[in-house]
Amino acid sequence: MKKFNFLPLIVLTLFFSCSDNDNNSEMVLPDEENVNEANVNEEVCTITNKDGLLIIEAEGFELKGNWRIVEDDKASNGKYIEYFGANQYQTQNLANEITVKFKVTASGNYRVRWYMRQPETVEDDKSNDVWIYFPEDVGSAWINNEVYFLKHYEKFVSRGKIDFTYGGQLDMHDPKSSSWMTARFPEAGEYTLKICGRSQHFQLDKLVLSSGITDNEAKEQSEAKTETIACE
Ligand SMILES: [Ca+2]
Repeated sequence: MKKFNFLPLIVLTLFFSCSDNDNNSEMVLPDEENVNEANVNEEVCTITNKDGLLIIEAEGFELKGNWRIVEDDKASNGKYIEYFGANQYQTQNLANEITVKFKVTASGNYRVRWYMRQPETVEDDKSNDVWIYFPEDVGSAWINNEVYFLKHYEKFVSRGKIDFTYGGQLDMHDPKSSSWMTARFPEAGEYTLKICGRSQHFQLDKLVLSSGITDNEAKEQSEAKTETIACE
């Protein structure tokens, strides 16, 4: 008979023992569930084109090396980026290579321009350029009446002081040429733009890629606009 008296105690012990295990499990599981839930619900947002314009705020680049964000009421979105490293006129120092991803909703050819600024006190041909490259070689120049796809970094340049100024064109080294730049996206999807520091104290506010409108229209329509973000 005494054996039976112990039985409820054993059962209870087992119960609490199991409960403890359950509790231990529960202390881990909710975290995992929360993480999974966050992944499911997290929106993925990307810079994209709208009404013929693909505007990329410079402060949205993934910065590294000698680039920094500066706040300024004159800049689009209140910010621009400055390259404060040494001049790199001959080749790229990839420690100062910055990257941004964006997407286009359809295939298309986009003229590449920007709003930039030089410090007021520098000579007119200083602090006014970068190295530029579109991976997958979708960037192009126009040489001898033909499309020339750019397979490596080239110099991109313009001038402007006091206010951020619309402009930008290729001043190529290999082959030597000058040209407007066109990004030719073969299909809808995500693409990347890389910029590398070239001249010290260059200031970049935003890039303006335009398609199906004139350069003047792109300038007028982009001046007061910031980038378009699409989330899905
Ligand atoms: Ca900006």
